[in-house]
Amino acid sequence: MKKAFITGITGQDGTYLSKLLVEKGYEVHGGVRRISQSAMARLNALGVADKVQLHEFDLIEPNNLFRVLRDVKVDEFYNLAGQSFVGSSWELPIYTADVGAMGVVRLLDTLRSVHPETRFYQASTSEMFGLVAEVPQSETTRLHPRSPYGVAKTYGHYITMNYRESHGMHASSGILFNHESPLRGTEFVTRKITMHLAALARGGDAPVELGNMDAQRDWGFSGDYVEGMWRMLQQDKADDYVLATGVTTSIRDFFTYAAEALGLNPDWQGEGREEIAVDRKSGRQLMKVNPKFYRPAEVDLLIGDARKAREKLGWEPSVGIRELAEMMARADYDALA
Ligand code: NAP
Ligand code: F7E
Repeated sequence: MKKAFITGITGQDGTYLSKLLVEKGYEVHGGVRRISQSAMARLNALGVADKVQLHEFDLIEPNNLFRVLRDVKVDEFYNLAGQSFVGSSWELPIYTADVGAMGVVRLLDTLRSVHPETRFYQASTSEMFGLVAEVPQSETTRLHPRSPYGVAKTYGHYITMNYRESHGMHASSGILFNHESPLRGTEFVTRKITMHLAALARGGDAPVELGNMDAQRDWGFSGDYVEGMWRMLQQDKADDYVLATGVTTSIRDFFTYAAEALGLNPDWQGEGREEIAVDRKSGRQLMKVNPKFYRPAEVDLLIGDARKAREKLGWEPSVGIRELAEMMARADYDALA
């Protein structure tokens, strides 16, 4: 039986990856940090909470990390932990870097000392492309991160390559474009939209307040992306791969798709800070812009070229953008029944 360790096991991707690995017959271990409430909601939702072994773990605590990695010897190590909300990274730049940058080298250097043969996956991100140097973005596109989050992840990406090249470790970096699900954190724009639209569809009257409606993202489904992570660690040679759908969608269009899935029909009025959406049937206001959600520096357009993953890993996304918006909106609507 193969063994795997997942940092960030309580997060969106950690939960989908746990389910995938349990189904593949792995013994799955995960790191959980101490918080004031139970963090098991997602693992319970996918029915894997009692099928994984959890260890008290924090990426900013070096001795804790050393003990856990030494004692839990695994074949595959997936580093998914992080302060993953870009918006908070301007307010928490040092913490974001401590987890997202220094946390990665703490892990790699500990593994190098205790179990250098362990295969390592680093959760890198399309946020590293930031002010994009080309369209679409691939493994060879020049990096220009636009947030403290993107900068921290860029260090994590390069240090992963460096441990592969310097110490011969099987360390791979997945450059993943945005991926969502009904388990997505509620502060991210897709889930924020689907939760508010579900409340509106159930008769609520509070419009959702959003920021930049023109940003475009390449959105896929988390369940597909964790399959790609696993495939990376099954390769003989470690490498870096983009995972993306190759389709980009504006925040406005995602909103429309999710609204339509719930029988709402947004009419877009005004521009910029004055933009609103009104339901054509009921006349209720569904959305208004609040500049408080604008970012100090924006990533305007992301669209990924995942040809390498398709050719070398045989990986394909299975969920398109309309299906994703509908899946999330329906799940939030059903949760309010
Ligand atoms: P998520 O839902 O925010 O989960 C993050 C996980 O990291 C949670 O389990 C969290 O624990 C844990 N964590 C945070 N700080 C930690 C620390 N100091 N020590 C140990 N664990 C800590 O994120 P996700 O969407 O699943 O993403 C997984 C990883 O992929 C993240 O590193 C993210 O930056 C990266 N990524 C995500 C996307 C995407 O679109 N989802 C795209 C590219 C890359 P708690 O439950 O206690 O908060
Ligand atoms: O923002 C715009 C916002 O917070 C998407 C993380 O998983 O993917 C994610 O980062 C876009 C941005 O995700 C609101 O300005 C408008 O342009 O959902 P988001 P993100 O920043 O793309 C990458 C790949 C990661 O690696 C990250 O970990 O939506 N936007 N209005 C808004 N965004 C939010 N959150 N809230 C709004 O009200």
